[in-house]
Amino acid sequence: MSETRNDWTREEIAALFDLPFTELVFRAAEVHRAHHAANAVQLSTLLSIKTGGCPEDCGYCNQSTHAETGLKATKLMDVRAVLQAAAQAKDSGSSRFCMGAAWRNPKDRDMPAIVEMVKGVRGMGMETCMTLGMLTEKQAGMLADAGLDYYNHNIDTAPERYGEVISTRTFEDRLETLEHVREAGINVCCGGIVGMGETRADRVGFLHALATLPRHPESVPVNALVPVKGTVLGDMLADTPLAKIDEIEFVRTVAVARITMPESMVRLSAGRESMSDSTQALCFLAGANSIFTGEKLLTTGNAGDDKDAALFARLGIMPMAAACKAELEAAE
Ligand code: SAM
Ligand code: DTB
Ligand code: SF4
Repeated sequence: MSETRNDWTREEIAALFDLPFTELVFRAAEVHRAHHAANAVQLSTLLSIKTGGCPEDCGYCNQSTHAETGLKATKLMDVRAVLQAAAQAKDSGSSRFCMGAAWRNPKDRDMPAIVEMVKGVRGMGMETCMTLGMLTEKQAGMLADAGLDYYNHNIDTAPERYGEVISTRTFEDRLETLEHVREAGINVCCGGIVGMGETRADRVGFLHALATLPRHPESVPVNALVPVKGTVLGDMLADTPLAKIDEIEFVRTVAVARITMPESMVRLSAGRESMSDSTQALCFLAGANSIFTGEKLLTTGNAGDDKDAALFARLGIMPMAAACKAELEAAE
């Protein structure tokens, strides 16, 4: 079985990207099968609990006040409405509920409601995930005490490219929050975005930063940029369509994530709506084993449950909870 390593070099990662495509996907599939059930995919559902009006200037994001997208900013949702949405997600077969807020960081006055949301969703028997921006040590501790299972905080791109995408915080700020989350004992969900006009060397740098963390994130979301008009990167992509990531290169990125972080769940995240079934199938073969379900991500569209059910049926894939149940029943 391939061992889990944290000492990957950029040269090794670049060499994986350079492999002939079928060789790379074959190796990734081998690693996938050695560490995970080959045909089980975990389902997570997103809810934007506080939309828009974010002071950060992330060049990809339509929720930033620096973007001109006309998105209406909202206040933090009330706990009851969040729990209703979680119940719906559970009914649709989702096992993890991820709540996202367009904040640079949560304010201490927001924490009691956030804690109630975590407790309530957990009480329904779903895994909980939050993504609220930067956290202090104390806030991470409060979330851990509430029983939060995962915290999503992406590094988004290679360290050397970070400043080109976001200027209101640094790569080191990101690492600091990730440390607080780890120290509090919460599972880490950390990945990034491709298709932002980056080079392959940038993608190597991005995966290198993740694969050399002291512990690999338990979940690694690989997002393909959803270009939104009025954001810096959405507009750039409209002007230079060639910057859009080629689907084969996207599959390569998933495969390299799988090989370098064998035990992590690799999530095929934003951008699935505009991806063909065949490309998604290649991603599952290359080791992706988690997706976001439902009609909406945070603010933009997603493939939707009917389309996903049809895709899973075509591919013989089972949602992870159902796959575990089937395995247990077969063993009885
Ligand atoms: N404000 C918090 C933060 O930035 O950590 C949490 C929410 S933020 C929307 C979560 C992640 O969504 C970002 O780190 C980024 O990776 C992803 N994201 C945002 N806009 C996106 C887009 N247009 N396309 C793809 N991914 C996007
Ligand atoms: C992640 O890596 N992708 C999700 C989740 N973590 C929070 C968010 C994708 C957002 C896509 C743009 C939107 O819908 O607003
Ligand atoms: Fe704010 Fe998060 Fe969007 Fe950046 S990605 S602008 S921090 S909501």
